[in-house]
Amino acid sequence: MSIYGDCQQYLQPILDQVLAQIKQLNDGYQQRTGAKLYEHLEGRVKSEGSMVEKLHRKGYDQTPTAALRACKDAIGLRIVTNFIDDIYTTIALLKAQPDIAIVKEKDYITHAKPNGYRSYHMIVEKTVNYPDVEGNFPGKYFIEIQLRTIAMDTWASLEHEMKYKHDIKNPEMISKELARVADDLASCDVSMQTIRKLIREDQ
Ligand code: 0O2
Repeated sequence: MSIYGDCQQYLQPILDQVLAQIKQLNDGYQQRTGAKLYEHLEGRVKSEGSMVEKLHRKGYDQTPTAALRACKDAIGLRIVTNFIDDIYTTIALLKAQPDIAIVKEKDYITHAKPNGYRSYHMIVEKTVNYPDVEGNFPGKYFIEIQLRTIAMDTWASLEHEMKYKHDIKNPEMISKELARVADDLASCDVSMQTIRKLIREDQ
């Protein structure tokens, strides 16, 4: 029996639906403005093993209800943009979707984590034409959406790699360097944003 119970069969189709919905938002935006909303978009259904481990770590029951209601990232997607402004434009478009309700937002861009991590996190609840774990139809499923620039994404991948390597020789020095580079990248993101604004103002 899956940790997601009978709902397991719906998770990938729901992820596919939301990915298609965001691609459509991008197409509409591109038609209106000539610019793209994001550089790339990716998504995953959290593996059963990762969910079992997370439930254990958080002290939740090993049940489909805990996996789909207490944990809110069984379905997750990441939107990677070229510029910081594009993140907030995308958020505004997502908020205007009638089948998507915002549950929680964390702005680690305005308030970076002490290690240098930057990203905008949203937990949304999407209404779908499938039953949910509580037996409602239409059902409601949580989705975690992470939005970040290419620079923030590259940094997060490297930092993630470091976290899972336990034989690093000088972890303090590397953490310090990572924090310093995160600030440099943030400063470049702001400069890129400013340059784009200047170019567009001239047009
Ligand atoms: P995975 O495998 O990436 O999904 P939660 O643990 O989700 O219940 P929390 O801790 O409040 O609650 O979530 P938060 O802060 O929104 O972070 C959730 C996800 O953001 C993490 O997922 C990471 O993917 C990413 N993240 C957060 N902080 C960092 C960081 O310092 N560095 C990097 N590289 N990524 C980060 P999980 O749960 O770790 O796992």
